Amino acid sequence: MAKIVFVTMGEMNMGTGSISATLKHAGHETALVFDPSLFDEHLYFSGSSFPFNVLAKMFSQRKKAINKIVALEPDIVAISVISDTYQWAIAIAEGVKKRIDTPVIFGGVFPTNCPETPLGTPWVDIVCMGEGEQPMVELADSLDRGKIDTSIGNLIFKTDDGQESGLVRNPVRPLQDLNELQPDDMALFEDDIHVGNRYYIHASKGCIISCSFCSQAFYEEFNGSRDPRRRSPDLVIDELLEAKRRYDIRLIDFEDNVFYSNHAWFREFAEKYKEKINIPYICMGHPLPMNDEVARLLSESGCYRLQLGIQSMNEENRKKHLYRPETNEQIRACFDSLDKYGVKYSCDHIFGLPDENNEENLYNAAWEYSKCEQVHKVNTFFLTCYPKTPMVKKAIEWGMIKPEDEDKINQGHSNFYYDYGITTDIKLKRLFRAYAIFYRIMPALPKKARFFILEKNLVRLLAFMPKTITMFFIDLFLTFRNSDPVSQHVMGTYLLWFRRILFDGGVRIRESEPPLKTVKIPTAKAEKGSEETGELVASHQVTKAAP
Ligand code: B12
Ligand code: SF4
Repeated sequence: MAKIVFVTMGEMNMGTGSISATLKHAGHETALVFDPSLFDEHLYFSGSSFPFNVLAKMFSQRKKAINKIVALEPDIVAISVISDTYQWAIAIAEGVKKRIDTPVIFGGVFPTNCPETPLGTPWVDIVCMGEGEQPMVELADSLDRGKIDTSIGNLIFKTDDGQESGLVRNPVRPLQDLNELQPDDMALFEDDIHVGNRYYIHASKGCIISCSFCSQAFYEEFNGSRDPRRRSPDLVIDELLEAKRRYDIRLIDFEDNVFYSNHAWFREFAEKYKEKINIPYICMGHPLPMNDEVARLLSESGCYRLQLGIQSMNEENRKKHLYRPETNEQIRACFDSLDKYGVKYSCDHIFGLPDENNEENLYNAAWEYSKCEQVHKVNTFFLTCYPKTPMVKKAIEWGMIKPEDEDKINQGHSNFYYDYGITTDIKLKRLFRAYAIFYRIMPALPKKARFFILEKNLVRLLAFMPKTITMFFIDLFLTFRNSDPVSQHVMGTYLLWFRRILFDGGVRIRESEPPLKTVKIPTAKAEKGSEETGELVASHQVTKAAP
């Protein structure tokens, strides 16, 4: 029985949860060292600017986390990594490797995008490309037999057996049937976050489209498809019933990219969910598969808030630069359906897109969002180029980043422009600041006030406010005003860790606990969608927009 120590930061990590469940099911032992990375968890704070950089240092648990990993005497140290967490992950790996000679394996989005980056350091021995459940079991099995098997599919190993590259690269495996996986091992996280305050789960993988800025664009090529896999409604309900028995669940978070994209699935699921689970949930969506029926089902089944990716209100730019095929009319129809059935929604919007660096676009988008009834929040992001996405090349073409920046991005420095994305122009930053603050406060204002502020051009006054601190206080206000369970969950994690760091010795170890009861695996295969889109989209034809 091999002992695998996972290290995660900031929040629940579903990749880790899934692999740990599979390892336990195969008879191996797993433990978790959780680094809260307060004020630098890349979820709410990035720790890149004052005062959060100072606070992040003050509350840092990194050294303690490394000590705990070493004390556990692991057979393997396993870390799940995205671009934003790569610098943290490599620092942990370095701290561990300088103390013990244990194999360190990285997996997740970033190592799959750029395996050479971690393997180019002395601190990482193995990288997993793509799905890690079976490869980790085979790796642990081989350790039990006394020698690491370097022929395991999906894994790349460092080698000293004379290969010119110094690496052994194994073929990528076919994608797994989601219905055959164990439920995520939430027990692993129980001690470090309030699992029941936001119970993460997913019912499907893949997406109906492939946006230029999203890692889905990389995965479409990597997997050779948009990956239309979905778990059966009964399996998801069974997992949630078991979770309900174990935790006092306040909110369920479906992390599917477009939760309702398969209408037949969603119809069956929504009915069973209401009957058997009946707990408020959040999920993510896209305007294309929305219609009145979906909005009604969301409302009836208890959707607390739908997170919608809108990104730009300029139809031409959306198609040309983001590869998003939806029309403005379809977006408006989506808002109308949600407003009609009283479903709250938040909209994700990206600043700093090409051809959008002017007030007209910011104003027009603000005007459109202001028309919405049920909009709860407009989350503004600044364009970030993630590795191996089409956006990197485009941003170079448009002169938004320099060609040499691509190398920095592939080295895991994509957040070197975190605060304002890749925008450097001072005047533009001021404008973005004003509109970012307006977008955030707008849902709390009566409709008349929204339009008054826009018409009288009062938004510009907001440019004189400090962005991070102002947004922080607006969010705090909205958290209480809306009794927002998502923000309350983040606050809960912070309170738990303030207490633990100040009075209780900081980082702890979570050793093998039984995971959720194993779900019976049905004989039916994963539900399949249409070949073209990967999903059944009843009301609209989805095609990839021309670049
Ligand atoms: C769920 C989710 C979250 C959740 C949970 C995060 C988590 N790490 O689990 C929350 C809401 C907290 C979140 C936050 C953020 N997220 Co997020 N998130 C996702 C989402 C929708 C699904 C990921 C997931 O859990 N899938 C299910 C699991 C089972 O699959 P998986 O992660 O791919 O893991 C498999 C393999 O990768 C591999 N694997 C993973 N880890 C490991 C480790 C080892 C050792 C091995 C061997 C294998 C392995 O095996 C796993 C099982 O098959 C993805 C988009 C997507 N569809 O992938 C974005 C995504 C991962 N997020 C992203 C981003 C940018 C963020 C944020 C920075 C955004 C923000 N500022 O709010 C933060 C970062 C927070 C943090 N500290 O991690 C980006 C990352 C881009 C990139 N190239 O790095 C993605 C890809 C979306 C995108 N825009 O393209 N996110
Ligand atoms: S709709 Fe969302 S998940 Fe799908 S490709 Fe676009 S950004 Fe990514």
